[in-house]
Amino acid sequence: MSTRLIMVLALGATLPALAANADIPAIYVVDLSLQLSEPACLFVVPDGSGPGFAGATVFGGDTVDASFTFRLVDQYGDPIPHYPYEDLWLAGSSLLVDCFGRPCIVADADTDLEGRTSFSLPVRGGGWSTEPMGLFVAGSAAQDPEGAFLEPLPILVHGPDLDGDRAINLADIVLFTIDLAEGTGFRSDLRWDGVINLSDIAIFAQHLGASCE
Ligand SMILES: [Ca+2]
Repeated sequence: MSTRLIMVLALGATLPALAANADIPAIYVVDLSLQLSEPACLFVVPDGSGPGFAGATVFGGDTVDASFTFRLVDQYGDPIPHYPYEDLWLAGSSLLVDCFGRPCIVADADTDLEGRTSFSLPVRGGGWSTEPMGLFVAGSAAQDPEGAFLEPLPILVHGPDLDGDRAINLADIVLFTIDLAEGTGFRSDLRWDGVINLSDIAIFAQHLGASCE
């Protein structure tokens, strides 16, 4: 057999395999466990001293567990394990920022062998988001296996780092004082009950000086 013929045969055998590998597998979100009957607000602090998703609050100040899990599957319904947590985001308003400068909250960990991961841990970050947050997979809005985009999740965010520069300092005191004089405003309503008063001052003061460092 000539060398040329062997090369042609070898190419014929490998090309289909290469074409199959070039297909980008679809990623779908299933089994999303979040069940909130009203919006929940997540409290974030740059030093990570916030309560995490399990300590979110509903309007009025009562605690609600906003932690949740979900699974990633491919187009065959098979789990996608070891998917990197950095590529699984919750994003709402661009005023939200984490300690790495990302305008989002990333998942707790890479997906496990069943393709499952969670959002539950305290967030190290600042800023705020008055909008329900979308779940994103590698920068694209999450889809279910029918290809429909998931509804935004009714989770809002705020915390004492009002300007989102990842430190709670004089600049935040200035903003808080303005909001306190107004008496209302979501970002400084840290005990989320519609008014900015003593209870919010206490929470703000407790975190003064905290930063991402
Ligand atoms: Ca700040």
